[in-house]
Amino acid sequence: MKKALITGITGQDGYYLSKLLLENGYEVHGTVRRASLINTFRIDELISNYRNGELTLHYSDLLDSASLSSLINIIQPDEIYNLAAQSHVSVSFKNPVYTTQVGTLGSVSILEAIRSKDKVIKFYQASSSEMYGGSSKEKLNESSPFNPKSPYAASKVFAHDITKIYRDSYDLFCVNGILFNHESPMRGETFVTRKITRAVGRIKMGIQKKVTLGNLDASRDWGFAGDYVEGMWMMLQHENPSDWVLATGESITVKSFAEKAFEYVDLNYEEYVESSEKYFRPNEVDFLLGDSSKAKKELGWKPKTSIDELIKIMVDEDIKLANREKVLIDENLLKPTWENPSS
Ligand code: NAP
Ligand code: G4F
Repeated sequence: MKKALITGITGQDGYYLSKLLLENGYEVHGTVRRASLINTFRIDELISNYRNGELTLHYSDLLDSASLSSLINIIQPDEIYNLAAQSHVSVSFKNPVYTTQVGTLGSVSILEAIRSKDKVIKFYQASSSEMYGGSSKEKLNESSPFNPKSPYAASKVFAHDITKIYRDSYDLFCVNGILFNHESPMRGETFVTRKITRAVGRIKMGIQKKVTLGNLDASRDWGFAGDYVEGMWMMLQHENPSDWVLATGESITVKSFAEKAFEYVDLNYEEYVESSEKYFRPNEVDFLLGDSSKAKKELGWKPKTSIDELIKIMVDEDIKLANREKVLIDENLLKPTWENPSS
């Protein structure tokens, strides 16, 4: 039985990746940050389904290199997936030092632990299309230049480079997955796709009136997170370590995403979507479009879910959630707090 350690197991990708690995017979270990409230809601279903030692959670933080090193010693994993990050680009402008510390220290701490203890452990770094900066309309691949435009993206460039440096200097099996945006019903609610689909669900159920977004003209290459975690796993099964782009090869604007999501429930987005400077960024990544032909050729990976299917999956789930919220509101057990989110 293979053992995997996942940092950031409580996040969107942590859920889909741990589900995939558990279904494939892995013993999965994940790091959880201590918080005043329990923050495992995304993986609660897995915790309850895998109670016989298949899934173990450990308190840790990417800023605590001693805890990471000690976990690696105790668990002796075959594979480590470094998914943890302060992953919100807009928040990274407000918390630049913290975002940089988490984005940079985590990767080098884990790599250093692998180098000094067990060089056969395979390492996956969650790199990001944000590193490219989005100034070109060209399809971006593994050779395209980086031009980071946020503290988040700059920290990801460091982690990406240090992963390559450890691979080349110490012959470690370390890979960078340069993933373009990937979404799901597990997506954090302040990322734009989920902010839109949550609003669609609530507006359809009559418990929200409008949604206020930022730059509607930004364009992204959006895929389904469930497809992308398969690519992460495939990278660590490949014969040789390298860097791979995962993307759909299609980019649409925020406006177009909103239009499709509202249209799916027979509503006209123009009646419900507003734009405010409040959600604009100091430096915007205008356009991202990826070319994942290397991953297709070498890993046999390709996205399975179209943008229309992704929107359907997300809106359907968010209508169910809004339905449950409506029942609670009608019984005076819940107060709506979603009209003015912070990001
Ligand atoms: P996410 O939902 O925001 O999850 C981030 C995870 O990191 C959460 O488990 C979070 O814990 C954890 N975390 C945050 N700060 C931490 C710290 N100081 N120490 C330990 N854990 C910490 O992000 P995601 O969408 O799953 O993305 C996974 C990774 O891929 C991230 O590194 C992200 O930057 C990268 N990425 C994502 C995309 C995308 O489109 N989703 C694209 C490219 C790259 P809490 O639950 O306690 O907050
Ligand atoms: O959903 P977003 O916040 O995602 P963003 O900035 O592209 O970052 C995500 O994808 C990256 C991969 O490229 C990851 F590395 C990163 O961790 C994260 O998962 O914003 C997408 C676009 C931006 O251009 C933003 O300005 O949507 C625009 N936008 C318009 N209105 C908005 C809003 N973004 C947010 N979060 N909220 C809005 O109201």
